Amino acid sequence: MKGVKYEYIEEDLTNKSPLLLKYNPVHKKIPVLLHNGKPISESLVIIEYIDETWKHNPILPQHSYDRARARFWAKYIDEKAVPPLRDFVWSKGMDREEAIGEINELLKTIENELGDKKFFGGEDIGLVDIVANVVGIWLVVIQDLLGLELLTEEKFPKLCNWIHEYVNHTAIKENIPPRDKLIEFYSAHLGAASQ
Ligand SMILES: N[C@@H](CCC(=O)N[C@@H](CS)C(=O)NCC(=O)O)C(=O)O
Repeated sequence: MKGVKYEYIEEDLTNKSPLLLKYNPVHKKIPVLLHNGKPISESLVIIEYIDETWKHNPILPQHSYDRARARFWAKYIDEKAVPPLRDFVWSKGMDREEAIGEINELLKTIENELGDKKFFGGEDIGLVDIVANVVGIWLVVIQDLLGLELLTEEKFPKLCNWIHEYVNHTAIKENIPPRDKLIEFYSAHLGAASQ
C-alpha cells in the first residue's frame, strides 16, 4: 500500500536467530520491523508506525473517532481470532468445541460490522482489513485442512465477498504467502499436533 522497499528476513521459530533475540528481547517473537537500525515489535504497533512514517495511502482513518473505532475492531479481531486459531494448529488435546464457538462468535460479529461495505475501511482497505487477514487467509487455510465448515458462503456471505475483494486487491495479492506454501506449513504442524 505504501510502496516502501523492504528486505524480508525469514525466521526459523524452532531455532531463533541472534538477530531476533537482539531486536525483540521481551517477546522474542516475529514480526519485527527494523527501520534505520531501530526495532519496532508487535504487529499493530508496526502498522501504526508505518502509517505515521510514510503518510501517503493512509491505513488509519483521518478523524480521531474513526481511528478509535478502527483500533477497537483491530484489537477485537486480533484478541478474539488468534488464540483459537493458534490452538487449532499448535495445541494437543485442546477443547476444539470451545475454539469453534469462539470463532463462530467472532465471525458473526465481524460480518455484522462489515455490513454492506466493500472493505472494513470503506471503499479501500485499512487497518481492520489488514488485521482481519487472519480470518480471510489463515482461517480459510486451517479450516480447509481440518475439514471444518466455519466460514462458508451460506453462513457468512458478506465476509466471503470481503475475502474475495481483499485477496484480489493489488497490494494484498502481490504480498500474501502462496496458498500451497501455507498448506504445506500448516499440514506439517497439524500432523505433529495430532500425534
Ligand atoms: N502480538 C504479537 C504476536 C506475535 C506472534 O505470536 N508471533 C509468532 C509467530 S506468528 C511467534 O513469533 N511465535 C514464536 C514464539 O511464540 O516463540 C503480534 O501481533 O506481533
